[in-house]
Parts: sequence; C-alpha cells; structure tokens
Amino acid sequence: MMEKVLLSIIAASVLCVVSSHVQRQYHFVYEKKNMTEAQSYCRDKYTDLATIYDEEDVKTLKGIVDESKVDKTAWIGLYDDVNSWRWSDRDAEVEFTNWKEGEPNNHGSGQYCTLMRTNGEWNDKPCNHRHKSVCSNVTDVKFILINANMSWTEAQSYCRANHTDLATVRNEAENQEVKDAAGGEKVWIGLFRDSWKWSDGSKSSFRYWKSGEPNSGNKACVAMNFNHPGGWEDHNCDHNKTFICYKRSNVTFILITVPMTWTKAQIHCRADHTDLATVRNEAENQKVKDLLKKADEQHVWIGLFRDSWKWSDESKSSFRYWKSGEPDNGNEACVAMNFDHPGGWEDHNCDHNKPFICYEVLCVVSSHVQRQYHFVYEKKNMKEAQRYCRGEYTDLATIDDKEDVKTLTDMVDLSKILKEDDQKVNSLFTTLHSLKFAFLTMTVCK
Ligand SMILES: *[C@@H]1O[C@H](CO)[C@@H](O)[C@H](O)[C@H]1NC(C)=O
Ligand SMILES: *[C@@H]1O[C@H](CO)[C@@H](O)[C@H](O)[C@H]1NC(C)=O
Ligand SMILES: *[C@@H]1O[C@H](CO)[C@@H](O)[C@H](O)[C@H]1NC(C)=O
Ligand SMILES: *[C@@H]1O[C@H](CO)[C@@H](O)[C@H](O)[C@H]1NC(C)=O
Ligand SMILES: *[C@@H]1O[C@H](CO)[C@@H](O)[C@H](O)[C@H]1NC(C)=O
Ligand SMILES: *[C@@H]1O[C@H](CO)[C@@H](O)[C@H](O)[C@H]1NC(C)=O
Ligand SMILES: [Ca+2]
Ligand SMILES: [Ca+2]
Repeated sequence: MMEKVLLSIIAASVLCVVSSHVQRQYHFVYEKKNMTEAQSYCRDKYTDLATIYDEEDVKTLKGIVDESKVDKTAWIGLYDDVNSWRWSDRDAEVEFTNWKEGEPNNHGSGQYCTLMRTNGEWNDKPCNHRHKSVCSNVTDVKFILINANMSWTEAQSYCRANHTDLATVRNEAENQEVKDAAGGEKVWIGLFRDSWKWSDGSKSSFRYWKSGEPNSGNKACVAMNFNHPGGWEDHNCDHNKTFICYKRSNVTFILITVPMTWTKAQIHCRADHTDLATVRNEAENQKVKDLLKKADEQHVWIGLFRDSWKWSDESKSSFRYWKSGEPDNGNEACVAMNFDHPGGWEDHNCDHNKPFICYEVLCVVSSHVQRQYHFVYEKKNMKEAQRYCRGEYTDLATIDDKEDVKTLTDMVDLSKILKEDDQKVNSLFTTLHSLKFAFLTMTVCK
C-alpha cells in the first residue's frame, strides 16, 4: 500500500547523524592503495576513511600505528574538493566560466576565490589577497566597482551589506559588463570553492597540517606523516599508500513495530534514539536482516529518502506548507498556494493556467535573501509564469518560512482571483513518494 508522505525535515541533515561524540574505532590498513580505492575499501569493510576531530584523535592514531608498516604516510579521509565552484549569491551548479588557459590551477594549494583579470579572464587566487571587487546590485545599476582593496570575504560582506552580493557572471555579455565596471582593475567576483571535505561528509574543522602544508595545487588528498609526528600533508590522490579507516562503533539497530509514516518514524527516532537507520555496509545490512527475521517483519522504513521537489530558482529552502492530504497526485508536478485554505500548498498540473507570484531580490544579509514578492494576476502555465518572472523579476516565488506565507496571504488581492479553480498560485515543482510499515531505528552509544 502506497502512502504519500510530506517531508518537512529535509535533506541537509541526512549525513549528520554522527556527532563528534560518537565513538570511532580506527583501523590501519597496511596494504597500499590510491585514495579512491582506499575509500571504497574502508566503506566496504568499516565505515569510511578516518575523520579526525582533535589532537586526542591524533594521539590515538600515533599510539596504535605500526610504524614499520606505514612507510611514513597513510591516507586519512580529508580531501580538497577541487570541482566545487559556487557563486556567492546562489547554491546551484555553475554553468558559465571564463578561466584563463591553465586556470584554475589551485597554485600552492590555497586558491579558493576568483579574480577577474584586466582582460576579463578568470584566475583562482588565495581569498586573503587584497583586491578591488565588483558587486552586483539588482535594484539599481547592475555591476558596481568597489574601489578599495579587500580580501574576498571582506568584499563579500561589503557587497552583501551595501548592494546585493559579489558579482555573479552568467554569460559572455555579463562578463563584458563586469569587465567594463572594473575599469581596468583586477577584481574579485563571486565565484568561490568549498574546498576541504571529509570523505564521510562530517564537518570536523580540525586541521593538523605539517608546517608549509598544504603546498601544491594538484595534490588534493591528505596523508598523515608518522615520521613527522602525525602532521598532515597534501599528496597526489593516485599515489598508493597505506591508509586509516574508522568504524562507527557500536551501532545498535532497534526495531519499532508500531506502524507509522516515514516522517513520523523519523521524528520518533530522532526524539528517542539517534535517527532512522543508516545502512552503510554489508555487515550492517545483515544486522538489519537478522532483526527482521527475529521479529517476523517484512517491510521496515530505513533512513534513505528522496526529496525531489525543487524550487524554480534552485534555492535549497526545505520549508514545506502542504495542505493536509497534499501532495496527492504523482502526475501533478507544480505547486500552487490555496488562499481559501490560508496559504496551504497543493500539487497541480503544470499546464493549467493560473495567476502566479514572482519575487525579486531586495538584499542578501549573511546569506538570508530578502525578497519582494509580486503577484501577477494574469493567468499563465508554469513554464510561461517562470519565464515571465525571470524576465521581469528574479524568479517564481520561493518561500522560506511561515513568515513568508503570512506576507503572501496578507498581500493577495482575492478579488482578482475569483473563480474556484483560480484560487491558486504557481511556485515550485516535481514529485515525491514512499512506502510504509514498521521501522528500524538506530542508536549510537557514547
Ligand atoms: C590596492 O593595492 C594595490 C596593489 O597592492 C596598490 O597598488 C593600490 O595602491 C591599492 N589601492 C588602494 C585604493 O588602496
Ligand atoms: C558599506 O559601505 C560603507 C560606506 O562605504 C562602509 O563604511 C561599510 O563598512 C560597508 N559595510 C560593510 C559591511 O562592509
Ligand atoms: C544598491 O543597492 C542598495 C540596496 O540594496 C541601495 O541602497 C543602493 O542605493 C543601490 N545603488 C547603488 C548605486 O549603490
Ligand atoms: C585509483 O586506482 C583505480 C584502479 O587502479 C583507478 O581506476 C582510479 O582512477 C585511481 N584513482 C585515482 C584518484 O588515481
Ligand atoms: C598503484 O598500485 C596499482 C596496483 O595495485 C598499480 O597498478 C599502479 O600502477 C600503482 N600506482 C602508482 C602511482 O604507483
Ligand atoms: C556496545 O554497547 C553495549 C550496550 O549498549 C555495551 O554493553 C558494549 O560494551 C558496547 N561495545 C563496545 C565495543 O563499546
Ligand atoms: Ca590560479
Ligand atoms: Ca604537499
């Protein structure tokens, strides 16, 4: 039996089950592999490549290593995500780039920000270098030169406070506009890279670089050097090295036999245990299977899910305000607000013509976008509405919280959307679905 589920607590938290207090067991593997092979091996046999949270962990590793077998260095889970370019004002794939030949080269391993050269070509540079910058200002003139030397981060704060954000360049024409605005200066633009990451997705900000490291642009993987007591070095990912895995210790799976929806199950697990079960390898899968056999259950929820709803402007807002019983149709891929039912959301056929809401960016204060909404009472289908909003304003309305819903219900002129079928306004699109029954939960002991 299929059952619709509304996911109000969403994606970002999927990987963050593991808190820094979770006990981890480190395992050295003295067989040499390159970083990707080492990663697969750790994920298969343990949990992942080692994540390191503090000096205590470094000490633990130095204590258990067999130095005669490591040949000085061993991979840990840290790596430089060299392809993670993003614009300051949006969280979306970067489409247009204008790199100088040979760039981005991450020279010296510390180049995470983008400088437009005087000829309009781009180069990655260390973010703490001081340059002039170009902001975008969506309310007035498009691009504005800031004629003071600042680090990239200072320039970003300046642009967000006084304009919209550092300049986003979406095509050749905009590149020319920014170059013109720069008036012959080298300038920061909004492109930056989210650089060092842990293989298991955890957020440890602990670093233990050997002095002078990281030091080379094309070396994106990290090894601990046990000759230099545990200091970290960047190395080529294709080198074969011994490596360190960790195992999240003592994960206990608990079977709950009370039937609930997936969302209710998730809330229950987060309240009483750690989260819905994450099944990371064959061994854990077997543990789950054994539990099911014992309890004579055939279907259980686990923590994996898909949230396929996306906002037109690709922003990541996880706020949902479905009317109860909605979304209720797999073929209805667009979302309308129903102002009869104050602001509740319904899924609708994207081809229907409805009035709609656009927004434009007023300003961005520390990544919170302030929007001005505009109701358009002329009826269009979703694609046409999207085209219209992108032409006249920024995009179809994105709604971040209840405050926004209230703003919209206060603003709407109901007399202009008279007929029953018109009391809805387009804004986002796509489908989600799921299963049911008992579920598993997971505890991670300290
Ligand atoms: C900015 O830095 C450049 C190069 O370091 C320097 O020549 C210039 O005078 C500085 N400009 C301002 C406005 O401080
Ligand atoms: C905004 O601009 C003013 C005037 O140029 C400047 O003094 C202020 O520091 C800027 N704000 C930020 C946060 O940089
Ligand atoms: C840029 O935008 C801000 C509001 O975000 C506005 O106050 C300012 O006057 C605009 N124009 C210029 C030329 O700075
Ligand atoms: C690691 O080795 C495998 C197989 O030998 C190869 O396919 C992969 O590209 C290598 N990875 C890196 C990062 O060099
Ligand atoms: C790493 O080891 C594999 C075989 O295990 C080998 O094919 C490969 O050439 C080695 N790579 C390097 C860079 O030594
Ligand atoms: C795992 O947890 C159980 C009880 O929760 C405890 O008895 C056992 O000692 C733990 N094992 C390890 C390896 O920490
Ligand atoms: Ca560079
Ligand atoms: Ca290095």
